Amino acid sequence: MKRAAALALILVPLLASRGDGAPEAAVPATGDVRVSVTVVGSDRRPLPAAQAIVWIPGAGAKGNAPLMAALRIASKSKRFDPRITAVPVGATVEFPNLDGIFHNVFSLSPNAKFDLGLYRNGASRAMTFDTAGLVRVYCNIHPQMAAYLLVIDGTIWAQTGADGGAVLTRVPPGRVAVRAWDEKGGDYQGTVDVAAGKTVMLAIVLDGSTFKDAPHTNKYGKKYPPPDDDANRY
Ligand SMILES: [Cu+2]
Repeated sequence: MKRAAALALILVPLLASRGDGAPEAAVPATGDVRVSVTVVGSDRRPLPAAQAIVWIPGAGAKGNAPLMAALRIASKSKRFDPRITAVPVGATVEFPNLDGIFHNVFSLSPNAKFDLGLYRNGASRAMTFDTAGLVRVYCNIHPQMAAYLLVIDGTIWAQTGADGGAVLTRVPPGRVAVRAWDEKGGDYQGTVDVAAGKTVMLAIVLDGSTFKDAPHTNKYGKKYPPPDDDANRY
């Protein structure tokens, strides 16, 4: 609402100065989409999908510096923080190690295969993501460390809160494509009719019934060694 009010303050004097009679009401050129994401598990119970990414595909984000600022996934308390991050195509992500032990950062995902090596507390490495898609990021020492980067071709996205809700703002009017991804529910593709100056609702229900939290392999594609192995003494 604050943004709309500020826009009106700017537009009304402009319209009034055209000399064509009474000032016209300032109509925003875009609309908002209020999204709720639900995942239905194998027990058929629908639960809010927290941390899901929802976005409007299409408009490339390449070269849009403000969108790409401060993308950072820390290794902290033997976890990646945050666990799920939307990354516009062409953006660079920093991976600082904030723990007092060594960590590694790698991915075997086809659209971003990389290995940032082993590095100590206070050190950081960076990686640029040029291909849209899901990138599963792990640490070669600690199997419990997992981060999911959703590299998106778009400039409009939002991440759901604990209630599964998110708002996509400044969406162009008309029938627009919407995509979503959730760790348990997977992919969603649909459309929504957006009207300028309005907020429309979109309920997304994902099937998480076949989701399995299966262990992933290390950077060599092998099972992680047992916890008392030398590799865990770093
Ligand atoms: Cu680690």
